[in-house]
Amino acid sequence: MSLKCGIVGLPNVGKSTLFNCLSSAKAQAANFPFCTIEPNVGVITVPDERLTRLAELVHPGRIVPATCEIVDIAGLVKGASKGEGLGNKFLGNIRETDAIIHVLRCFDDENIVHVDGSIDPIRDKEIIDTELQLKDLETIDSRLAKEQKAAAAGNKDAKVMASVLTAYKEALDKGQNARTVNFDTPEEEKVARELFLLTAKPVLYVCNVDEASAKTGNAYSQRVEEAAQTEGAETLIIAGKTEEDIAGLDSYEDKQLFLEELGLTESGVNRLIKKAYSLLNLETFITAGEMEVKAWTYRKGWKAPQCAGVIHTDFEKGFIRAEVIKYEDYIKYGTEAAVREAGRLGIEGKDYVVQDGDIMHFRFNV
Ligand SMILES: Nc1nc2c(ncn2[C@@H]2O[C@H](COP(=O)(O)OP(=O)(O)O)[C@@H](O)[C@H]2O)c(=O)[nH]1
Ligand SMILES: [Mg+2]
Repeated sequence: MSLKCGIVGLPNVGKSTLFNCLSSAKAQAANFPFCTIEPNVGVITVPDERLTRLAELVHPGRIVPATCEIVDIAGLVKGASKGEGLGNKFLGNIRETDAIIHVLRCFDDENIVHVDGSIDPIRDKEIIDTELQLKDLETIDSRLAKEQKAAAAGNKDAKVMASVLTAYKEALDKGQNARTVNFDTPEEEKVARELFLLTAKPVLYVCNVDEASAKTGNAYSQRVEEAAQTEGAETLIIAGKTEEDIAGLDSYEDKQLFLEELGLTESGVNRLIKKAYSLLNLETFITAGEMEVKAWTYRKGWKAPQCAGVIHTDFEKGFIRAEVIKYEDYIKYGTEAAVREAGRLGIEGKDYVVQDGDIMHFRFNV
């Protein structure tokens, strides 16, 4: 289960700058590679200090972190839903992502042209939102009449679908994003998910600020935060240009020093990936053995057999039990044997809800 995030925003707001930060983050730790699949698609590893610390104890052949695919989606402008700019192709790119990273320009710079002539992140956000909403309305309108007709003829599934489509349409007609709509029943939620609406995807607003505002943000980013709050969305402040400079530094120490000067403890890239994980309710369990220490991604709330299935479907089908070590215990006692001796190795059944950072060993038969 690899996470896929798309970076969207108007031209010249700093999307590619952010993408470049991500792509040079590879230098941050030698074992954490980034590779570019296409010029605008990259895979970054999810930063997780726990893997490094466990590896110091286990000395595995390799460390395998979780990965996240990032797509720099350019070409979204006013009228994109009608095919303006690079239009539909890019809306298609967005449809394939799990989460949207919406970059908003929150910096002044006369040398960098703004397509609409002034700096106004709220207006910018609405331009992009509107294009995505129009596309969603198109998706809805192409189905609504048909589903309503089938519902009237007594088809139960069509009835659920028609009510979901209608609820979405009402919100979108008011200029609201689909993600603001809540459904009452699991059936509706399921159908809603299957529509893959663009504005139903979780979003993270990234305020791209000037260097001086890297820590606390500025008046622009404050407005974005207020707007995001009203729709229950998250924001992140990143000084894109500065982070790009930092990413270009050679040593880890130099990078930390630069970050500290800005009043930050962690790079924007790290904060971004972590936010994306929590946005999507994703957590990490770990397997630790001689061959590898590896991070696995699962959705918060999943039980042991489901998590076993992330590794292999046979693990889920033949699940017997899970042996669970808490990360802190592994660090404290140093080896699996010592943890066992201390009576801290948990033997868990099929109802165990896996917790972030759990070191799992699944027992199964096939
Ligand atoms: N002053 C300043 N310039 C920035 C910042 N972020 C990006 N830029 C510059 O703005 C221009 C457009 O950035 P780019 O990332 O290519 O925008 P994109 O069109 O959204 O991909 C480039 O010249 C960047 O160097 C920033 O935080 N501050
Ligand atoms: Mg670009």
